[in-house]
Amino acid sequence: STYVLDLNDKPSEKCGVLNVTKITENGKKVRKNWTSSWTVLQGSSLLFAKGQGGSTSWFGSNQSKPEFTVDLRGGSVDWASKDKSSKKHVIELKTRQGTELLIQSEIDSVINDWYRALTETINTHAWE
Ligand code: I3S
Repeated sequence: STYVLDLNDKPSEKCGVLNVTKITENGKKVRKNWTSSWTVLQGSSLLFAKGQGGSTSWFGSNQSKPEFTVDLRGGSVDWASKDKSSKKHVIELKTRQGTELLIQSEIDSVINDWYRALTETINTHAWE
């Protein structure tokens, strides 16, 4: 029998609530400010909206537009070292533009899925 692996079968879009803080902006260290953020991975962009409260906030609705967008092309993702945060399950995301973010979830399956998705996205778009 034939099994065809469809490489386009990956989710091109993923969303969920994550805890996020910037730690560097344009190469300059900034003060941490952890916020719970509705996070959307869309193509090679990662979008954050300040959508807490468990309501149906969505970018298309009037209540929350993207607060912050990160271009993942040329960036890198790794697990954050202990000195970056005392929290568990923290991903460190660096962009080509010199922004560094920490992304965290208390739920390890959630953060593991994001780690995989972000890594795949960066690898997929590496040569753009
Ligand atoms: O890396 P830091 O500076 O120890 O990060 C902590 C602080 O940003 C702290 O805020 P204030 O210094 O403004 O009080 C935050 O409340 C903590 O959450 C930060 O550390 P963690 O380890 O949670 O990333």
